[in-house]
Amino acid sequence: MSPNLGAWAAFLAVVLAVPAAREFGRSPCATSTAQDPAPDRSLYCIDLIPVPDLPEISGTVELGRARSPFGAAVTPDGVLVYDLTVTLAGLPAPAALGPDAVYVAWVTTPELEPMVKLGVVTNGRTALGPVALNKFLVLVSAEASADVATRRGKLVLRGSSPSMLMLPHDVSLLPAQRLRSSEHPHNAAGDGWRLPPMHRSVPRMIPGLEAFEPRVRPFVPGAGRDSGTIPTARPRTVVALRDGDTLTLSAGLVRRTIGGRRLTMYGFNGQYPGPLIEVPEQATIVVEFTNGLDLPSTVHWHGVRLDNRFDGVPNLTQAPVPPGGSFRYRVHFPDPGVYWYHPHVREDVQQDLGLYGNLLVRSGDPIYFAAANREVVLMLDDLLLDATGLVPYGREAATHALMGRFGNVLLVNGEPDYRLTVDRGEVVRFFLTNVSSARTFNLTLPGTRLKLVGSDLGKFEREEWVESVVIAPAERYIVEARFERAREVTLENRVQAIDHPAGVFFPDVDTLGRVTVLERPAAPDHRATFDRLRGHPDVVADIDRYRRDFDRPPDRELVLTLRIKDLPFGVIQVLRLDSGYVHPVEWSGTMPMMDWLPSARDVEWVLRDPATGRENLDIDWRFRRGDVIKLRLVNERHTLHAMAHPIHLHGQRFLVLAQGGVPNDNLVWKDTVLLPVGQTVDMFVELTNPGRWMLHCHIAEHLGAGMHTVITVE
Ligand SMILES: [Cu+2]
Repeated sequence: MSPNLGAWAAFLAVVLAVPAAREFGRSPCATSTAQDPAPDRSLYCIDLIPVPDLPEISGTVELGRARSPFGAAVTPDGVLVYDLTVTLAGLPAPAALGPDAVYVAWVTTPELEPMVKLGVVTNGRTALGPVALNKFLVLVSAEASADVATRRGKLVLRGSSPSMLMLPHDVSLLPAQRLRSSEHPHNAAGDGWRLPPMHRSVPRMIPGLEAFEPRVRPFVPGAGRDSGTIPTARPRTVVALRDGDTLTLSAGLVRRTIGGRRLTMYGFNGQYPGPLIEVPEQATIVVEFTNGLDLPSTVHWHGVRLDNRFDGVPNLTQAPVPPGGSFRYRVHFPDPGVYWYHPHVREDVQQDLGLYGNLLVRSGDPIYFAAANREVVLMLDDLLLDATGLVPYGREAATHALMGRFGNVLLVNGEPDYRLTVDRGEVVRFFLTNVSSARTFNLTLPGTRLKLVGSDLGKFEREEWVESVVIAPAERYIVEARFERAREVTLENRVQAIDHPAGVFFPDVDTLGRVTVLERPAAPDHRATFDRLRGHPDVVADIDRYRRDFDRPPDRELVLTLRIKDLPFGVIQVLRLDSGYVHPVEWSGTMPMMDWLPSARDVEWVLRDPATGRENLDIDWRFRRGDVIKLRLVNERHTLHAMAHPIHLHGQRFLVLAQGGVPNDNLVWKDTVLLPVGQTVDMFVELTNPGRWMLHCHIAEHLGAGMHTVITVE
């Protein structure tokens, strides 16, 4: 099947699966005001152009957020889905064309094949429904009847999707000499940098960039240490703890073999991932942490609404733990669900090298979850390797500060090629955590229906069927799958990557592992339970007390943006070549040189309070314990390198009320939310936990480049 037809098949599947288009609150085609920012017009609105003999007609098409429980609405192949609404004016009565004449809207690919009918349109607003194509055209024609199946009549309006502005680079526009003679020349002293490996599907490199290297020194762990003295890591163990128990947790160097390369990495208790800690809700445990790394460290208990003193944020809630030092954490677990722990010092290095583990907090309610045959806890990650081993990290500051560090080897629980064997008909409950530095996954088990049950802090208001799981860095999702037939099912990440020099999208598919389904029937058979979607009235009741406040205006706002401090002129020119279109979510690292060069010294990622103009740590918001605030986040599109950001708030919980003005109709308590480029998110934040809490982007390199602030709850 050609890529276009493949995309089209996915599109049809989505049309059948997604409910009818809904009205949205805020049109991306409307003029944005300071009080009411709309999604960015250049990414989410199409201006329709009339044919020359009908200059009086006009129209726009809104690319609204399609319904999805995730931060981005995509097909199982990772194509973004938009909910289209057309607004037309000045259309003459079509009667001259015949008694039954009408205007019809169509959508098609740049190749004009196939041409799909969206429906009859008139002056005013008309919902056209979902469209899932990487690049597309919208046409309006006058047709003899509403029943036409193919376009025959006169074309009256046409417009192209914003993604059509993504064009091949004309590298002749680049000033090659300026590139080579820049202020960031490749260091001839041989201090250890190697050119990063290219993406397997995009071998082209922008000429001239090989002359550069990051303006920080390279760092790899364990340098100067005899690798024979470093223990070989072993797979994680499950540690079941009760209220009052103590766990000893040490971070240290480990030896790993990944993809045939022998590597020195980090591990908690010599394991990959760190131990899976299972506790009952309301338990309090003590963790005796010792730092055996060659860097200072801390442990952050992500998503857990614990005592602020034990939140693990260096220089805010504790001093960093020096190499050889220790710290005692007391961790209380008020909410059932799946959480994780990781260092909060140089996450781009320490977390990426394997310092992460899950916390599974068990509800006391025996029917909190539906019956399942098995529970599987998966940590999703990626690692950047070249032929020699680890691509070095920045010693003084993070490399990859614009894009984040995308790995080229995808890992499940620290290993490529994950394996699971189940019986036929088995229902498996998966607890998924994305621990990668920058990658948003679109995870599927092709041919297997997935039931979405929960996310960061517990369950959704109601369960729903999904075809894939979009999971941004630090997010968690709980899904159930039933493996109906004896076969092998692959676990895949299916996204649409961008070949920037060519100006095209291409499907980027990675197989993370395989589930072998045996002939042997599962016992017991949970089919009847699995086929039923449960509502969760406990979650609904918990949210109900806030619902009447959902429509109030935002109390606070943050704009997410970027400041370039010092980048080579040539790198800026390349970024400008790409500024015609920015994909709302960058799913894949396809420009390794460009992505690698900017360090956290060269750029600053910014959270800005538009009410005061203050930025990052200067914002200093203060609230009272028990306050609930409506917070609006706006991800500015017009920067040199706009990106989606997974924004995380420590120690509290929030609801994502709306994205792009479209209300969410199935809420879940969250601690991390993905903001696509040019989008707005309204969230309802419950501030019940006193202390000083970080709010930051969870792309490790963006955090390292300043994208954080502190909220004080008194
Ligand atoms: Cu970010």
